[in-house]
Amino acid sequence: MPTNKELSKIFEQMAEILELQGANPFRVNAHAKVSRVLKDLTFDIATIADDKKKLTALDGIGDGTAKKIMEYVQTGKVSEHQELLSEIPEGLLAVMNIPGLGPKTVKLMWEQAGVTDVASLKKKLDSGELEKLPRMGAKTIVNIKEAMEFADKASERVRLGEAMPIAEQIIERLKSVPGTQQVSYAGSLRRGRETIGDIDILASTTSPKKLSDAFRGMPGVKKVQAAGETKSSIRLDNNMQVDLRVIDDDAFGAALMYFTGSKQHNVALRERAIRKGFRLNEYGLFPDDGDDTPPQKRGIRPKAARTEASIYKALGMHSIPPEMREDRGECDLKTIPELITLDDIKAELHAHTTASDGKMSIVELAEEAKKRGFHTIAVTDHSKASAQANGLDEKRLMKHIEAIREAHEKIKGIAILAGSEVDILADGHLDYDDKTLEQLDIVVASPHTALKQDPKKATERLLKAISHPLVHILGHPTGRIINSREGLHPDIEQLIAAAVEHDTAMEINANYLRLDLRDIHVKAAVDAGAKIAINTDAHAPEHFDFLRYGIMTARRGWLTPGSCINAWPKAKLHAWLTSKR
Ligand code: DGT
Ligand code: CA
Ligand code: CA
Ligand code: ZN
Repeated sequence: MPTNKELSKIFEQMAEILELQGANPFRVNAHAKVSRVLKDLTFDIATIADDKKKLTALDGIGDGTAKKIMEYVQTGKVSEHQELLSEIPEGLLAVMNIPGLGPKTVKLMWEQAGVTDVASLKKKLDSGELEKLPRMGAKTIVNIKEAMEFADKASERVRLGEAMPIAEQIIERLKSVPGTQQVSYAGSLRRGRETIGDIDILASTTSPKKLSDAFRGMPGVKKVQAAGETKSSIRLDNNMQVDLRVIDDDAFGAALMYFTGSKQHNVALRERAIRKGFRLNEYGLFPDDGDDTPPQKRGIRPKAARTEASIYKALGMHSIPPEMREDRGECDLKTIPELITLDDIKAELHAHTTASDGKMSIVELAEEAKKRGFHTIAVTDHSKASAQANGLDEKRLMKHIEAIREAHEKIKGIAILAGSEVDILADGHLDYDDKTLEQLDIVVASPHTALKQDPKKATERLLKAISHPLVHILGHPTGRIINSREGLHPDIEQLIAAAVEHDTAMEINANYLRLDLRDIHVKAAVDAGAKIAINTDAHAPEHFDFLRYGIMTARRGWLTPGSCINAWPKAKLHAWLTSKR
């Protein structure tokens, strides 16, 4: 949805410029909020742009913003945006976008050293001119240089499934250091975002020096970027940045809450704290006594700090799971949904064997699923259009079905279903005819080719598959590969409505390269009452471990086990599968 994306960018830029100009923080935040709301929207804003009531019904959008949206849809521009752009040098936004460079520093460099773009920044850094500025210490200069050095590399965020194992290894190592009390990862990793900017780790210890030394001395550390008493920052060989913060054990919860974020969730919490006569910071929740010196520096005891739960409680709230902390309405909920967990999953409904491009035999696949405590495994190899994946033609499929039925008889303790991951061809037709599909216990229909189709065609194509009476699950609906392939941009709202109507489940493909449906699409599907499947698409035994990333994505979409077919008891799941036969 290009309108949403472009408008979101416009509001983001307005927020940045306003911040640069030192505008009222509320005004800055309001623009940033609109940008996020637009980015998260699952339908095209242009479709309601002529209806002010509908626009202002959206979270964060008031009368003024509605006008700007209408203006954009009618003219392709927002005049406020144009005006703001004209007030700063063109290249300054790029300077602001260098990670680690805040608006205050950029403002200073612009006003006092004439930095107007990245090129002039580089020049003035090299000539030593910047160092002569008042308030520009040697440390700041080093920070700017490093920020520039890594700006290019840091632009690629790392996928969740790549960052998680690294973080867990680091945590294991830190736990083994004598004196360590608590260690946890925080930030976007704990919230389960699909990509991670940097890894944030928090630890409490009785020997801070030992812990920091151990952290900076780990194998795989390419560069130590900061080595303070309470904060260390390193760059790993693979270019990931990891921050360690050593904190007081008594205030672990407060720090964990602060550094888990998101920033926007924190803003919402702080506003709530103020309304209740408190002050919330990374050291705890304190009574607000009107004194500007931070309470922890005056020896004031916090009302809550030890655990996140105690702080939420003191704020009069339920504890909010990290995956929900995105300021998407979670703070105003009367009850928090009982989100799905890894233990709830009892079936894998999308997996491959050596018959197509998998590494496991049918029996090996079934044994692996049994080991994971599942009651059902579906064998869903590729169909003939996926020739590069050795997809099965009808003749091979019939033989395969026979072999699956045999394995099902032979292996006790798990139901082995005969299925297929049938290709959805570019025009929406399926790669097998109905007579073939009827013989299968389960059909996952997925797009694999023509993934650059225009949105309208993509929508029609996927709608056809969803409404097909023999299809159970729409597999990885957009076909995207994170950081590498955009995939389709169908009208997700329409797909979800059709999925509800035709009782077809939408898949969250748990492979961390895909995570498709993505979080906001899951939330839209959950809101609409659609059924969700969480599948690993396993091609090898270790791929079953991807499930956790699918679960985090599901939780980011507020999914409960009742709506997830993989969490259903065996009888219920099988009855539903049979209802489509
Ligand atoms: P990332 O690393 O880009 O994937 O995203 P995060 O969410 O991990 O962000 P990061 O690493 O910059 O900071 C970690 C958390 O620390 C963030 O989620 C919330 C908190 N935090 C950082 N900077 C600020 C800030 O300026 N204000 C507030 N309220 N919280 C902040
Ligand atoms: Ca982070
Ligand atoms: Ca960080
Ligand atoms: Zn597959």
